[in-house]
Amino acid sequence: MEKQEKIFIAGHRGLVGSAILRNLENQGYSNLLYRASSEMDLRNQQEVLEFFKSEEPEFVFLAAAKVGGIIANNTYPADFIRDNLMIQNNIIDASYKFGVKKLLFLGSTCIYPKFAPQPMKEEYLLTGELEPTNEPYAIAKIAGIKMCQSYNRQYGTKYISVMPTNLYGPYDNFDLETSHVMPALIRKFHEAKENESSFVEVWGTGNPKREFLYVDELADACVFIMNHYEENEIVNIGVGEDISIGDLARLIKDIVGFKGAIRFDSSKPDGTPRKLVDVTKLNKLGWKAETSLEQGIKQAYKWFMDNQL
Ligand code: GFB
Repeated sequence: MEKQEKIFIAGHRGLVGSAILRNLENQGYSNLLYRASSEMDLRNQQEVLEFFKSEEPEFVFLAAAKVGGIIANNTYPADFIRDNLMIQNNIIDASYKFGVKKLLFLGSTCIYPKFAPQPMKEEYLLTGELEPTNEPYAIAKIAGIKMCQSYNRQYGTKYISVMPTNLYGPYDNFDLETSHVMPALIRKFHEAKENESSFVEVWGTGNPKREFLYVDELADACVFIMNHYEENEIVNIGVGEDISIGDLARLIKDIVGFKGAIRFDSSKPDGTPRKLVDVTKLNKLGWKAETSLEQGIKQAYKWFMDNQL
């Protein structure tokens, strides 16, 4: 990507899109294109086609998606599969119709089988059954990967798909019902400290393990990959280390400074037991994560206090 080329960031107000926008601005990219959802509904094919026709973006970061934590995925499966299929179909096809040079599609590590060997290599895609709590979302993301690869094969496009691990950071969703575990626990421990509560409730058994990547690092990896990779195969983006939900809760508790107890609510689902990605391919390409989990949580907590209270 040249600094003056026209780059469309779909989903620029979300966790991922806003981080990609920050990264591109910081690196001096000057021709950045984005639209609020009130200006363009990405689920509407006509609106998307008209936008691509009039703006003719040269590069596209497809970071727009309907996302949520384990309960949101489990409660609104129709919304997750429909909205994601519509958004990605419209943008990928419009990119082809209006000659986009390169597109980067954001997938998710929930595309891998529930019981995939750990760490999960890119070639494990479609080798086993998916985790039921997020199967509709994962199927939409798998369709996006296959759509990119099929367009590359049939039309000679350059559409890349990356699979980020669990993300957190500025502009995350801190709503306790629909959020992912990291923002939920930051909010729960902070509010418990403020209210001098005796305990904080953590969903599930605390045994599942997850890998967490600070979203500004993800954005950096995405821009790096856009500039240095154009193969058909997907690329994992992660840190290569994971932590149990129980240990994560204890770490956040310490960072926030909550003095009470932690209670596990095993009536809530655990989801997939472990989800650690193999980052060998990404490291070989020349990119490696640097922010430690503790440092990232401190930054996310600061952002929450500055912006969400
Ligand atoms: O982050 P999370 O909602 O999503 O949950 P997944 C991760 C783990 O944290 C689960 C536990 O075992 C939860 O039960 N957990 C503990 C909590 N306390 C809480 C809490 O207060 N809120 C939440 N949300 N979880 C999602 C998928 O899976 O991850 C999506 O549903 C997507 O499709 C996303 O892939 C990255 O990691 O289980």
